[in-house]
Amino acid sequence: MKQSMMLIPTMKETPADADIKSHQLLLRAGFIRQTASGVYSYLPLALRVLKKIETIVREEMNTAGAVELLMPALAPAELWQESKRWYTYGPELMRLKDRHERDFVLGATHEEVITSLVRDELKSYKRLPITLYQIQTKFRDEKRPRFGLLRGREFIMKDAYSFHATQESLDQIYDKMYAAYGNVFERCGLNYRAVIADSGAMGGKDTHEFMVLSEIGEDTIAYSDTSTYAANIEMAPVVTKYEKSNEALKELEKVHTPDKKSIDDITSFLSIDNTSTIKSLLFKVDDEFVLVLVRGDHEVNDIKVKNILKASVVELASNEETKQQLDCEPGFIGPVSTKASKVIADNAVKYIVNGVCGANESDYHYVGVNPERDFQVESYCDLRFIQEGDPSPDGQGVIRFAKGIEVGHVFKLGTRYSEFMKAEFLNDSGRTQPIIMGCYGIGVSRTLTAVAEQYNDENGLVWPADIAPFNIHVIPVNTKDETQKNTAEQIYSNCLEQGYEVLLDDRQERPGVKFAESDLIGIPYRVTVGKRASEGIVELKVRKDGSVIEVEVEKLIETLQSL
Ligand code: 9G3
Repeated sequence: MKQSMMLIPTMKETPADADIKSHQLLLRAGFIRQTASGVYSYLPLALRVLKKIETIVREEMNTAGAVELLMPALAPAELWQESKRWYTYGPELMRLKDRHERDFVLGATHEEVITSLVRDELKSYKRLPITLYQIQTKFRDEKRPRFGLLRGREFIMKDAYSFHATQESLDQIYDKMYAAYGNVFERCGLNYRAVIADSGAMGGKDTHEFMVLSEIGEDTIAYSDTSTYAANIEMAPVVTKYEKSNEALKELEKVHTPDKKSIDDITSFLSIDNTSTIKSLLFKVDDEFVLVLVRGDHEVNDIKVKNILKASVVELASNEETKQQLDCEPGFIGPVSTKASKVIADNAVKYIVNGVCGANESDYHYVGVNPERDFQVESYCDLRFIQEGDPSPDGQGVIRFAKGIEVGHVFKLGTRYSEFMKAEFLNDSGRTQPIIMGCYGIGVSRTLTAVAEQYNDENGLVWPADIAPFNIHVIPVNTKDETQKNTAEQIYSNCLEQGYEVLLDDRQERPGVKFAESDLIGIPYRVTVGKRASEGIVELKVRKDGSVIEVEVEKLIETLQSL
């Protein structure tokens, strides 16, 4: 490809609204341009990388026995009404009306469409298992699109769905897809971890997320410092064994604590440790209010609250709701003689002796608080986020945290969708039962960004060879010099003949600009054709380690093959 024909609008300055490296570099190197918030155009270089990632995904999906199809992005609301998700999803689900005023969604994911396809076409166990996948644009109206392609409102996903007559069959395909995902991310050069995840609204039990380790990742991974255990912090169970101190129980006493609202205020005011304080938070769980208690040094894990209460929406109550429900301002609420109709507490709270909590009266707290004696809870359960240093749930080592970018997610769905949508099959004893499903997603455009985030240096992007937009960048230093120009053209056509993907910088640009842009774009190998072309010598530069070697033109192809 000749660069004079390409669209690679590079930029010198770093764009203001891009605050992570990959976003900055993909903009500066002319890979993407924002069309609207969270909506991007993939310019020619980015599209070439995307296509290579998609090819890797297709190869691994096909090897795992999945079959490609393509579903519409436009789905009739009726299907989402059957699965009830028309009613449970909020503004994130993009909806529109057609010219006949009929409701549609722009597909955020395709469980409904694929399940409606399969229920009409596959009715016998003889036709199962089958795994279908697509690579397609998805729409999710994110509240805060950010980090470029990392959290966009229109993005490219590979989504696969498997259909089974038995749980064993699902387990087998799940393991195959799990292995295929490992191959995909290996081949993209990504340092990833498969972590145990929370199935959330999807139902089902087993689910794993594939996380690329990165400080700018939005997810936190809790991993063991000695074993392979790794889980999304949202679901990592707490297995800490608490001890109950044997100090004598004190009397419950109300103390004046003027304006001491936070745990820190109260611990310094009463000069106590936060492990003997009770943090009380009122949550709105679907349409009821629940008072959740955790020890002062812990944080409430709202995903665990949601799962334990089998709720679909869990939100912290607003200050007004708290005042209205508990007749007290936040900061002084507590479990002792609370007005809350439902109180649940994290296991650690049970072991507090002579603790401190809000007195449900402004500027007052209770001291000498003892669970069971001074307040009851409906249940003690695992409600807190795991913390660094906690024992690993697998009993080996302690927990450390890392940030991750979720690039893949695999689920054992079970029959959640097939029951809602009556996708049934005749089993081998002639009875109908709901089809057992799995679903498997890879964020293809997000994977591109994760690679850019992991592979860059002070001069720009450094693409891994297998997904680079081109393999070789040929740059004649002086296009007015016939020898250099002809030598470059010669090398260009030789490399093309050998099946390499070559970008020839045939522009009338100053050498410094050409080299700087070449480093920015990050093509793995650069052939510079300069003065020594007259002696048949060119320079070969390896982008990733900056190494430069002088090569005779005749020996260039074999040198490239050896690299
Ligand atoms: C929606 C909206 C956002 C969503 C979903 C639905 C996430 C939704 C989870 C999944 C599950 C799997 C198939 C591929 C693998 C992941 N965000 N999820 O279902 F309507 Cl607005 O997408 N789907």
